Amino acid sequence: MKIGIVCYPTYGGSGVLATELGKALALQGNEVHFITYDQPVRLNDLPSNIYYHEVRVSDYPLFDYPPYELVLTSKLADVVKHEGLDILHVHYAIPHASAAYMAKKMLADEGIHIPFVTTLHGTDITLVGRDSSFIPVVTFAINHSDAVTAVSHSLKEDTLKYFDIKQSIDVVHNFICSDYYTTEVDKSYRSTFALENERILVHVSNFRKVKRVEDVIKVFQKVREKLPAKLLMVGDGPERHGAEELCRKQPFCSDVKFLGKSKSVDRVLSISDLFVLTSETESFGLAALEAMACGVPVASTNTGGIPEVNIHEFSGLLSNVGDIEDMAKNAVKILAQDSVLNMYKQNAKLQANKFDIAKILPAYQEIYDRVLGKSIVPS
Ligand code: GMT
Repeated sequence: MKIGIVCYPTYGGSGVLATELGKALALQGNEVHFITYDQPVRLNDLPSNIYYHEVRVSDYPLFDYPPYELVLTSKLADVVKHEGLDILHVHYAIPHASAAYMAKKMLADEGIHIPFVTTLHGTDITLVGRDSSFIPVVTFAINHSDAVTAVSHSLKEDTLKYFDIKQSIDVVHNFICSDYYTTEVDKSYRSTFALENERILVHVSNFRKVKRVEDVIKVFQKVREKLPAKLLMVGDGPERHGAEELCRKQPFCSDVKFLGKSKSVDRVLSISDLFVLTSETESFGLAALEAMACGVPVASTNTGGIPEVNIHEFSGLLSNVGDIEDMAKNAVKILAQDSVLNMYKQNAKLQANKFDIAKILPAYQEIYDRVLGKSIVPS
């Protein structure tokens, strides 16, 4: 099958997921074409069966706003036609689903049929998409997709709540490639951050407001009062400066390291003892799943799709959004004793295995077959 994948190529979970999906589909012998404005971060090289088409918007003085969606639409039509694609899979509704719809209509004029699958990732529904200026186009694009998937039951419910949806939505949870993540601790790398008797807490995100990164610092402050620990903050974004400022005012400032963006978060995760996720809303929490795949338990909020990923009192502990006291108490509960921590670490890995790509990929393949009108052979 020839599949076109459209995604945001940046550090966000939707781009990571789309890239890993494309790589896995290519390994199975499909021809995969990524169509984005930059090379996706997890697509370091171009393995066999993978092609990358860059969407470049020319800078013309008339355009106060670069018309990215139109250029993407033209590129989609061009790639579908000349590469003979069978299907498009667009990740994130805005503007990818509407661009795919427009490309589909343009190609229909030439007698080319190209179905498209839209995967909803979260902020396209819960934050950005709910902005009233986007509601009509998001509703239309979802209703006119050939198939729609959501990365959690919670996101599906939110979509049905906020939009007038006439289309059925399949829930296909996000996945990880378990083999890629190690639970082996690189002791020499660990020793560059912490002493042996210190626990390492870690947070990975794009430091947007929704992540409540200052809560991570506040939780760490309380944990630090109870046991020796270090905090690693991985990623970058608008709230990083505020979080660093908050840290600089504290006596424990030198125990917190802001590492910035990393292409190999697994390296940092594998030396960590606890992942802290303080988000206001989270449709899934792919970063937490990646931590669990490295055997790192999660102290998180209980919002959105997180409870579908992080199981309370198994792979970690959950608290209400903003309840710093409870999150710190939970963190200490997990970290204080080696025996408890080791139990949570093992459970985190077991829980992550449930989201292994081998279990999730067939769901996407069935959806592609359904959309292409192919019969599904029962297994
Ligand atoms: O979390 C973000 O701000 C990035 C965003 C994205 O579009 O990449 O993440 C969303 O999609 C991820 C992959 O499906 C999910 O794991 C995240 O939970 C979701 N973020 C939110 O819902 C806030």
